[in-house]
Amino acid sequence: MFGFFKKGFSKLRDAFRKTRALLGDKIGALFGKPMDEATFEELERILYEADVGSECAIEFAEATRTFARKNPNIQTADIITFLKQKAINLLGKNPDVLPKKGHPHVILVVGVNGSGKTTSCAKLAKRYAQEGKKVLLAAGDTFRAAAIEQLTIWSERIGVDIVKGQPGGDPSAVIYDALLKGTAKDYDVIIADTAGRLQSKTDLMHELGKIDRVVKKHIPDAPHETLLVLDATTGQNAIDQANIFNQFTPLTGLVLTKLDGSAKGGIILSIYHQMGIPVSFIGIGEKEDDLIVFNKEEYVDSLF
Ligand SMILES: Nc1nc2c(ncn2[C@@H]2O[C@H](COP(=O)(O)OP(=O)(O)OP(=O)(O)O)[C@@H](O)[C@H]2O)c(=O)[nH]1
Ligand SMILES: [Mg+2]
Repeated sequence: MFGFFKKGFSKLRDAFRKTRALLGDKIGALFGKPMDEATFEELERILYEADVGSECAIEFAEATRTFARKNPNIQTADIITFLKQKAINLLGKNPDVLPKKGHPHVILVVGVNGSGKTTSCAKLAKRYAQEGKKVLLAAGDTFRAAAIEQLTIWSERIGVDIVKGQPGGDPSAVIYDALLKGTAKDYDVIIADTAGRLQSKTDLMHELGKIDRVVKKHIPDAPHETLLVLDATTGQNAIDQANIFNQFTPLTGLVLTKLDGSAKGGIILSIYHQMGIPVSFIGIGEKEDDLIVFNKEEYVDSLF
């Protein structure tokens, strides 16, 4: 258990290497020199570059200035501890991702094109299957034949069942079929993939509303989770995506993908600063094991 935990943490530190080089290392160097007014402007710029968002960057830099003024003999380590604590306070509670609600527990996975939805469905399936859950995938991206094929390959690789329909068919019908099978055959978790859609395409966004209604017709309190998959390298547009998706299908959590190799890991702070939607999982690679449950303490320790 402890070994697994440590492995997860070192993977996380590895994934945040570039962000840490931008944040932790530069902040360390900045406060290694005597402080003046320019120090805090530079701090704001460093935070902004790591994608924490302009408002959050200003707030953190201002708070650090006040803290430093009150404590003239402050050391670099104290500044880092102060910033870490500020980040922890902003991040709220750690997510509870155990599929406790509903049997079967229904997870709907949504997002813009190419954000990592299908891969995240596979990673989640693997995670829950490993916990001994009976998992069913639903190939709700009927838009392209290749999308159905992609999820089928994952299901075979991971060893979980899949429900699929015809390319071009109604995604709600496929997901409904999966719910019928899931209930009849006593599955614990159903994970439904959906087609990528731009948040600005209103007709496609309304399709999500239809999926939601069809799901509720069969299981009134489902989907128990609606996860929006966001590509962390998109930067601040991710905030816009989250706000609009949330209007069409209430989100319970976010999956931030492609954090591996990105220097924009500060986006998570920006998300918490601007929205009330928690980050549930983070994707740190293309393989089925490259998904970590978000933990704010580990995240903050990986950043600064
Ligand atoms: N490095 C990295 N690559 C990822 C991650 N998650 C997904 N990818 C890659 O991103 C690409 C798109 O992933 P998909 O899962 O197909 O994305 P999608 O949202 O289902 O795409 P559409 O169905 O076309 O909208 C693939 O090449 C994945 O391997 C991640 O956490 N890290
Ligand atoms: Mg896909």
